[in-house]
Amino acid sequence: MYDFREWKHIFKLDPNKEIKDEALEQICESGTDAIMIGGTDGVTLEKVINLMARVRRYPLPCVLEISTIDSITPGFDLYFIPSVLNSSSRDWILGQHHLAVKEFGHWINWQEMIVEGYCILNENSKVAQLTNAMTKLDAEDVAAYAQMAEKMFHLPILYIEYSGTYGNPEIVKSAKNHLENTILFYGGGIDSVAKACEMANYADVVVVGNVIYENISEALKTVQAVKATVGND
Ligand code: 1GP
Repeated sequence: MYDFREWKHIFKLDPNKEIKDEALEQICESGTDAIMIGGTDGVTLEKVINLMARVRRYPLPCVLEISTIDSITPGFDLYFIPSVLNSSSRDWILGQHHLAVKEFGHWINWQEMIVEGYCILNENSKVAQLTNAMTKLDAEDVAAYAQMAEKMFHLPILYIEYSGTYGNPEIVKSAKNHLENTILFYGGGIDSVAKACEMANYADVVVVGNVIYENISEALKTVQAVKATVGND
């Protein structure tokens, strides 16, 4: 069983986006700690299985970040289950989860299930709109979510999510200052080594997504940059 608590860098691949074999090989052999498969739009079981099978050629952890009940499949090392702490709809906090456990609870290997407390902060992102996230939060608000994630709910991960835009490092720093055990993930708009390093000063794990499809050479450089930075603050 892989221990996500030791990871520093993750590449997130979107099943709804094309990636050529050569690029996938570079990503999987980059030294990143894990591949996370997840997205918001057009995630189907077929696309998830196809991408998982391609990633499985390489010896690194492969995680499914669950976005729809219909696209869950066996074969991943771990399953990350987002619960959107700042959603205004119970569906995205625990409603979908309840449906899934009611239907599939007897099949679930709970050792493989890791709940992520999501805090979504880019109001223009698809995921913010889908989940009705209350994104107008300042550092104190996010620090409170961090304390709730760790002290009230004992969540293993707090994920500060700015998908599509680069976030506010002060907010990430403030969240980190309130966490001792819960692992802090940061994702959103990492498209350069400089941004990767800046967020790696505060987050335990930096998640890199879109730049894979836009500038793969810069994406690859984030791996060593993050690994050299995380935990050195
Ligand atoms: C998305 O946090 C990830 O869930 C990464 O975001 O695609 O903006 O890098 P980007």
